[in-house]
Amino acid sequence: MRDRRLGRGATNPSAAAPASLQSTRWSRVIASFGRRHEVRAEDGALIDCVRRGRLQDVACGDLVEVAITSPGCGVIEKVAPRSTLLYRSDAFRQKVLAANVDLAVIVVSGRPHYRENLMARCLAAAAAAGMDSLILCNKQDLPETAAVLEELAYYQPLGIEVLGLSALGSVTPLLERLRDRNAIMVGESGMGKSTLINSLLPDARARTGALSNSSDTGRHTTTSARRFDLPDGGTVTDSPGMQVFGLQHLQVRELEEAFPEFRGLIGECRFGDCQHREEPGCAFKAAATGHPRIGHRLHWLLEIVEENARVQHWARKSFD
Ligand SMILES: Nc1nc2c(ncn2[C@@H]2O[C@H](COP(=O)(O)OP(=O)(O)OP(=O)(O)O)[C@@H](O)[C@H]2O)c(=O)[nH]1
Ligand SMILES: [Mg+2]
Ligand SMILES: [Zn+2]
Repeated sequence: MRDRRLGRGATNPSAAAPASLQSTRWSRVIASFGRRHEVRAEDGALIDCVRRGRLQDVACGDLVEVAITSPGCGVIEKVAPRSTLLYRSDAFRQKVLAANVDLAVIVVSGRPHYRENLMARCLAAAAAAGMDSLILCNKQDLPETAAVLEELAYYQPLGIEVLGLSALGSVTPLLERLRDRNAIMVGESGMGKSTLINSLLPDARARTGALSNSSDTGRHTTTSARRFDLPDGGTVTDSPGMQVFGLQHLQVRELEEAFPEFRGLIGECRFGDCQHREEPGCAFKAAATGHPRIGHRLHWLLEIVEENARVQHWARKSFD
């Protein structure tokens, strides 16, 4: 389970289709709804699929082999090894977001106001999965955006590009960054992920939602991941808005590595087992002194470490 690149449910060569059924060549999962998957065959035909019970996870973006059971319907028999797998996990389960994606576009906005803590978790998950990240500050037409862009300037020197634009205006700068990439839009509900996809691809018709006036929060319009082809090469995957982002699948060291400002400080603390809290000679704490944003980021990192330890302790106890 810790092998993020292959993930669970990767190819089992012995899981061949019964000889009586016709099988497709490797085909792409373009949408996932729980245990149902929409698969596009090589000839472009869409196949409505379930999966063999023993296959644990099939994600949007997976390459799969399908046994056709009736016209337009089939059973996923095998999943090809994945180049990447982006997922989140809590105490009870892991939720696969997408497979074979190499760029996480983390979409934020000033209205509703994004939560930087959640964004930090998305960034960490993407880094740990071996993906690049781009922070997309959407809704630049709204006055709240200037302050958001100012906050986000912190991330640029860490090697994470920050791009401001409006899904209602020109999305050419985003299109340029997505060319020949396999990108996924992630972020909270109401940030404008689906609206961006519709602007990138006028035929996409991804479902978008008006914000409810009363709460000014997003409404979870997108309920499943869906992958779209870009006209000049590459793909972009829409995903449902998230409210929580657990990182149970990551060890402390992996988390420290997934926060770029702390990566170079690993091993620099006076004590080898430093928890970066009250210990003297802590390099992480020293970096945060006088830098409130580094301080916040350290706080969020330690919050995840604590959350994971709490759950692991609880899980251990429940097995006693
Ligand atoms: N002013 C403004 N509104 C935008 C922009 N982009 C999206 N919106 C609006 O924001 C609302 C939410 O947009 P969606 O695209 O549905 O958001 P989402 O991120 O896909 O939300 P979920 O599917 O729930 O995760 C809609 O009312 C959009 O019209 C923008 O650039 N400017
Ligand atoms: Mg959406
Ligand atoms: Zn330390």
